Amino acid sequence: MTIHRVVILRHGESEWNKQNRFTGWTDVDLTAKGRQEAIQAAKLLAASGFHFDFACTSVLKRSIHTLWQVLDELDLCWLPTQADWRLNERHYGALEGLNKAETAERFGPQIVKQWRRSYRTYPPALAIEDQRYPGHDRRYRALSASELPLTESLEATVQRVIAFWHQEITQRLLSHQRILLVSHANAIRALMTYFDAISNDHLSELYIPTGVPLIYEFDDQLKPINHYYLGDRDDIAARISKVKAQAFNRQ
Ligand code: DG2
Repeated sequence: MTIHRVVILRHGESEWNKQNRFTGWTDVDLTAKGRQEAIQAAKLLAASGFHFDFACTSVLKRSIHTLWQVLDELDLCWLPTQADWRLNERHYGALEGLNKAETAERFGPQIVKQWRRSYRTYPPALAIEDQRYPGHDRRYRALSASELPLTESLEATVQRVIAFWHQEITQRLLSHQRILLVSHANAIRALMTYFDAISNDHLSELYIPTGVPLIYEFDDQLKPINHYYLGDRDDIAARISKVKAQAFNRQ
């Protein structure tokens, strides 16, 4: 049996991760720490002998810059890459820009947890006139009205992320290409939900740390057989705890 591997990486810390703000499709930069996390991830991948034939990412610069940092560190700037909106973060609707802790204080932690972590709940929607609506952004001009979100549930995110997976990744994997996929917390949760049929209870406790390579292994039928984070166990646990504490820290 051949083992087919995909390396999945959440972008490094962004300016709004640092400020604890809902980000979604808002296009914010990495922090200096986020760039370092990307370089660190690349060093880990190199030290563990990973090689790549293709890389993909979202159309948001926190992921694109993370990918660039990784490729630069690996001396792979020539690698074929694809930026695709279907790997964007889940659209957080009218929550985008708000501080997560202040929103939990205002609306109550339960409803905020539901907006962030349930499978089917949609965060409050944007109005079409809102400047944050992606229909006003020319990078999304090829999308149909039904693809342009005013808000997204995790379920809606799963649908587009998995469409990308089937249309752009599976054939490459079956042709033995080694793939690096750089994306966002909820887009990665969407992939993991699909791969591992995670229950809703478990899903709400699934926290994805920034800048830690997540290795997924598949058999010849592309059935997932194993996954693990690369790196120091204590460091990874500390990063996951930090993500978990976000709703409570104003920062
Ligand atoms: C964060 C994560 O996404 O959202 O949109 O606020 O990965 O792009 O930083 P990312 C956002 P939560 O998982 O914190 O709800």
